[in-house]
Amino acid sequence: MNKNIIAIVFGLIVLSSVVIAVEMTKPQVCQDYFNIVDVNHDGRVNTLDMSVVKTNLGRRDCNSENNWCNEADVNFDGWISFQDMDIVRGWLYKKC
Ligand SMILES: [Ca+2]
Ligand SMILES: [Ca+2]
Repeated sequence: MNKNIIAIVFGLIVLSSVVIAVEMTKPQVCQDYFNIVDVNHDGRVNTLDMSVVKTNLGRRDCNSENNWCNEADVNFDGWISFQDMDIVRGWLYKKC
């Protein structure tokens, strides 16, 4: 009986630790993505970020040496496509 209670308490402690860990990482993950789609790093995702992506649209030379085409290659696949536009558009005016 006591072993069952100890096992249940231990299980709850482990479970709550996992829940806390997940909750603590959520905002950081959100912030990490936000920092990528906030292309001009002004703390907002808006049409200015879309403009940077649009200006670089079609470039196929994105890499770490040119800072992923002025950071417009938000999915880091090496070129600026409508996929990058869609990603930034999906974050428009959002916050973490
Ligand atoms: Ca911005
Ligand atoms: Ca891309």
